[in-house]
Amino acid sequence: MSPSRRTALGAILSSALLLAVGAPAHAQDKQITLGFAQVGAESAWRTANTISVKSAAKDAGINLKFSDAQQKQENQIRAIRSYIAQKVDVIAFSPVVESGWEPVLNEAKAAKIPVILTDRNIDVQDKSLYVTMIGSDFLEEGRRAGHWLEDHYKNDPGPINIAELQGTVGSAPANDRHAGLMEVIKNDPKFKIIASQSGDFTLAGGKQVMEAFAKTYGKQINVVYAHNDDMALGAIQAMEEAGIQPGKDVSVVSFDATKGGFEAMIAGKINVDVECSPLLGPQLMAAVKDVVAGKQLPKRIVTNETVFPMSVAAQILPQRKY
Ligand code: GYE
Repeated sequence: MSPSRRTALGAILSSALLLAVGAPAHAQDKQITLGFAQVGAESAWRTANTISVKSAAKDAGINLKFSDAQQKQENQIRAIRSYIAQKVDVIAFSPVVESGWEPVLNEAKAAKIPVILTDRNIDVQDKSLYVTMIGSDFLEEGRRAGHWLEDHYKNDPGPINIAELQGTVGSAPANDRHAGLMEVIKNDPKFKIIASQSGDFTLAGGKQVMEAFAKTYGKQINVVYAHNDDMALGAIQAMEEAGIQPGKDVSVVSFDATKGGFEAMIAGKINVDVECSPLLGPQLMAAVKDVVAGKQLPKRIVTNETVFPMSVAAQILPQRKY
């Protein structure tokens, strides 16, 4: 055999060897496919959440199938069914509403596809229908807002009339931000919710509901309790058009603490913003990998959050990531 043929043969042999050695490692590292059923694109929070999920999947080398349910449960159920049919490795979703998930989650269970909940919780008896729930404690957020109100009005005998702009009807954040507030104010008769309606977490929804509130209750309203920044921003527009000064005539309490919320605080129009982080992507991808690797996960992973009063907004805004 000529020396050159010997080298060529050697090269073939060594690459064959490499392939053989590399093969089992590759089989283990098979790319994970994750089906993610998002709520929609209703708010700045949601936009930041979608970006976080997509970029974290990319960083983690996870193949992401993404769908947007346009805030409709039926669309989300359809998306989950299609992920089951496609035999993805893991399904994750942020449930639009709390109830009605048993049938589709039982289908996922029968197909042996683990399900991870992110952002919003569900109301099911059988907790084995999902592996873990990653997201904020909305009840605690509501309590935090309630405590801010108690403190803010501690020297005011009242009555303090609250107009509430609720999030999507039946959603965990709407249910719990309401319940958390009620828990704090229920024993203090000076606080009274005089009006409560859903603005579906959108700016347009918040504006429309606030226009009606301003017409009916006008100057009787002392507090606007908006379940997210987008609705608070819509309500601010409606108040200004009705000749009410948000942040001065009326205290505006909001949730999420987005950049838009911070800018409104700096402008003196939102008095307090209770933080709710949408940056759940990295935690979700870590959980997906753990589930596929057969590791045990805690049933609940709670996001770390705080409260920002108007007075700190200018100083904090540069550090905000959403
Ligand atoms: O507060 C709101 C969004 O589920 C925490 O949904 C989320 C909420 C968030 O539309 O802005």
